[in-house]
Amino acid sequence: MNISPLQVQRLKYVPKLPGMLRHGINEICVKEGEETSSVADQEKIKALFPNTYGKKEITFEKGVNTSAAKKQVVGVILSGGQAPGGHNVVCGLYDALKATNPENVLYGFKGGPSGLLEDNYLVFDDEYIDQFRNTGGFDIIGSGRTKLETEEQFAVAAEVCKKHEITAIVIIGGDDSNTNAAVLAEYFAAHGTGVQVIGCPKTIDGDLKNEDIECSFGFDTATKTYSELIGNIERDANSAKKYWHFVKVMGRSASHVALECALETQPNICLISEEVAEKKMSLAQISDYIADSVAARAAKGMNFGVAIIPEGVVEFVPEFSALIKEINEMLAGSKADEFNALASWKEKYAFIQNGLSKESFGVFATLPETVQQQLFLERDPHGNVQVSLIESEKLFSALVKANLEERKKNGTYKGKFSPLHHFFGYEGRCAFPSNFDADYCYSLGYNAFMLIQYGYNGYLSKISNLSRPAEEWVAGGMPITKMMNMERRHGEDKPVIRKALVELDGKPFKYFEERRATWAVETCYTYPGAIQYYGPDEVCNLTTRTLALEKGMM
Ligand code: FBP
Repeated sequence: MNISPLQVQRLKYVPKLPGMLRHGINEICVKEGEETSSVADQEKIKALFPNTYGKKEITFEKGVNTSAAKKQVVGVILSGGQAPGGHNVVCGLYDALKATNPENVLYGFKGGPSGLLEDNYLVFDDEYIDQFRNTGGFDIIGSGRTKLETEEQFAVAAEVCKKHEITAIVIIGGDDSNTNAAVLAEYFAAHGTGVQVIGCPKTIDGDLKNEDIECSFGFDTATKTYSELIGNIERDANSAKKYWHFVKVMGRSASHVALECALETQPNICLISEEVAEKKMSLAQISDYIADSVAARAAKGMNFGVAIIPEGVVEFVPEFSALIKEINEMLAGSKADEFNALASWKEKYAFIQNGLSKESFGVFATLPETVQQQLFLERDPHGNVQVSLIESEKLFSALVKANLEERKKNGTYKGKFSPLHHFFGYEGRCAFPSNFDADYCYSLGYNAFMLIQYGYNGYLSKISNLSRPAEEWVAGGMPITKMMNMERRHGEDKPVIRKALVELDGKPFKYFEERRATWAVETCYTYPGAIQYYGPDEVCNLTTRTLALEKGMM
């Protein structure tokens, strides 16, 4: 295999574990905490998870290891979108498993949860796993978005586990995947299979967090990668002074990624979807808000700027989300086939005009044709609109352009507006993990094995105190049911992990809010540069601004 000089060096990097996991496997004991209850809908969640609900939070500490010395055969699954550090979760899991007993076995189910159902796997050994240490990507076994949710699927999963004598499954995923992990754990417990299920919190979106989980892995590296690129664009904009850059960044619904990038780079504009929803902003109001900045800067001779657009924003604009809802209903059942069978866009357009309410069609008609067509792309397996495929950066620049033309007509704007468009998403999901993510992920995997060894089921691997040096991190576990509530999904009430959106009264947003009016009209750009892996601590072991602000470190 051809590998880059950086990869050669990264393969040698030794990830840092929390102090309490550094004593050697035989000196890690459990301290049990309080019994837990779900964040909401306690009675309903309890009834749905009679075997796994209400268990105690736990932390690991130095002491005599009292876990059962049985042989462990563990299966690991990478689920959903890639996030930097996934390989290190697998490496940490493997190292703890082998350090405990060289006879232990780690299976990797390929291509996401479907690998478990199809019994498609590989068995890890040192030679194979060593090529992936501290690298980005999920190519070690691949990932997928198959939803594990039906009784039939669970029965197949139980059969596959029985066939390989699997004692535990580790699911590395986001909120949906860890919801599935909890349901699978309950099924295994209810059917007396003896198979444990442990989850690990992954997603670059940063929306799997709560009072226990300080951040999901991958958020740190992905936002640093995007911020480097945005900083470079800002410097280019400030050099040439002739373009307005509209940069869409990933984050399916929450705007944590956009906010973190704004905190890192101080652009002229950053939309925050949660605020758009809270203030019920219309497309016209948003374009007015951006156009105000363009006009104010133009009046000072600055016909350039940078605007960050979170990819999920369209679903938070009330008129737009109403439109998406109507489209979903319009295409329900066999209607989708009928629509897809229409040969031309003209025929499809007439079908849409007939199917939508007057209000929604009014919104639809104002959109650029490319965006209109993107609204009809296939939904993901969870029924979500694939917002990464909607070019909202082009949508907003088109709306701003139209707005500025009106201003030109009434003499309130005399500048030049030349927009350029970028989308930063996939670029950041497989970057070499930052030292933070390399350490955090390795610790999550190592810790997941300790939870298995101590017999826990339906738990999430938890590493906290993350704004401090790794030595001070705290390792433990929490029942996944603690994070759950009931939500309406596809017309049914379902138990799901509550998604963490940007809190408008939280410190990261407040910090941004206090400064954004100045950033909108002045040029206050900051240039974070590339992730540093080697060198002084203050550039190599930086946490995100979001975490630093949340923990009162900034
Ligand atoms: P996860 O929630 O599975 O981690 O994925 C998040 C994400 O990266 C979003 O930011 C993005 O909208 C989506 O995945 C893209 O999905 P896909 O990889 O299927 O195109």
